[in-house]
Amino acid sequence: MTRLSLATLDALKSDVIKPAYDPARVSVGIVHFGPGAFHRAHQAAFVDALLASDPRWGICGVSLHSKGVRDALVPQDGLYTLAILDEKIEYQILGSMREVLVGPEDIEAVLERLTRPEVQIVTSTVTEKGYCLDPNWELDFNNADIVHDLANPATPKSYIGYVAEGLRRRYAAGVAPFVLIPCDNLPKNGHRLKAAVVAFVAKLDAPLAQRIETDLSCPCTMVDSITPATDDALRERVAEAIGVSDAWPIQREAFTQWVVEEHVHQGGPDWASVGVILTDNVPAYERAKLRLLNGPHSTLAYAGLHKGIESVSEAMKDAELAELARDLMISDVVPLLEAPKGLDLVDYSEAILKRFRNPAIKHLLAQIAWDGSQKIPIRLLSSLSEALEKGQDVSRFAVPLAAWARFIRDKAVSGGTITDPLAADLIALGQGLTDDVADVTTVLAFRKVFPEGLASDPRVIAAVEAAYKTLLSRENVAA
Ligand code: CS2
Repeated sequence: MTRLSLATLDALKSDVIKPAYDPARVSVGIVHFGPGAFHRAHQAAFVDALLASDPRWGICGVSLHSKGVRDALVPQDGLYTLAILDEKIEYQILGSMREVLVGPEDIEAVLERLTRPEVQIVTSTVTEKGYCLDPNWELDFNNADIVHDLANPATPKSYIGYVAEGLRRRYAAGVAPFVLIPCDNLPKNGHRLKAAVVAFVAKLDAPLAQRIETDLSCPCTMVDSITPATDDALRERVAEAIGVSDAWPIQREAFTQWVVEEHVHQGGPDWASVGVILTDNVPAYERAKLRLLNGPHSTLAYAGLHKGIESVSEAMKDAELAELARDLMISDVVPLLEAPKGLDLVDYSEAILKRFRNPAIKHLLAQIAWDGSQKIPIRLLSSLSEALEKGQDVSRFAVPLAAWARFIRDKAVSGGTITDPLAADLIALGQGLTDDVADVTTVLAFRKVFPEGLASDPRVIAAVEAAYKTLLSRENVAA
């Protein structure tokens, strides 16, 4: 079958949405680290809309680990299909990814892009772990890549190392710093990223760190769009719908939101013109999204997997899980939050529940279960500790924690793998569990996830024990 490329754009079926600009005339103005599915479904689509009026903002994607995206997209001239699967189904060809580099293969090429004056924006979706932060959200100087990059700053491995060396070269060449825009689900992502970069540079060149502290614009953001991983079923569906083959199409729901802290960027893109929300109140959006969408997502993931359920929409068909998600959101989390201006948090929660029910996509719970050690503190423990402070009931927060413990134990016992930067620790933890309520003490003592104060609170212990007992009793019935 013919493959998607600039040369085959004319062969596409007539209802396919094509770029409203000539991709070949777009220049690279953004370097993006982590060009995975989420970026290609989300930011790259906002940029695609921008390119129709301003062709300066093409994206150079940089993969820090795998070659897969480069190998799939370069033969397609960077083009790929975005399948929007919702009440309405649409197939759109995006052309904003103009280049893909693989960091470890050509470090110098990445640094060269980072130093170009016309590259004015650097963005990232490198997941929580890609920021190399410690549990206090500060740069982790024990992280192996950070240790490597401080010893070898001209040949970095980490995202932080690349940004630092890129900025150093820009200053040396008299080029103004880029604007740095992190796009991961990390609270206060801009502040934390900037602090990490400054801390890294301070070890090498204190005056330069000072200049970066003063000059670097690193706005906080909130990103949102449900983007299940690509599978062969999607590849087949897209080929059928567009009329040519695409090695790596992306799927997402129709909803997409990008909230960016207002920042100064003389001559920068007109983000607002393509629907980006620029505000001085990103934290309110970010807290609402992390706790009302991602927290319940992880809850459905661990509690749903325990029930043998595969996807979010199936979990929402299970009356008990659907009620748990709704009550957790509306009764437990909403009272802890400040609403962003003009947003009603109950309506926002209902809209999220509707998104979870979207029957047009199959969002695997196993995918959401990845990286639990990184996600649970941000999505659930933050709300849990505030609920404790306010004297609220915490029994529902305990359900995903107990289910996560069973998830770890099941993986450890079955010899399965856990996708998590702390996988080895977690497997060891799971092997020490004895299928008894005493396991709760063992799990809550895991300090890389549960802070002492929270884990020793009798209300937390009692709630997690109760949830754990329920799960154990169900397993016994099932057996
Ligand atoms: C999900 C998110 O995989 C996960 O952990 O909770 O990727 C979620 O789908 C997005 O944040 C939605 O914007």
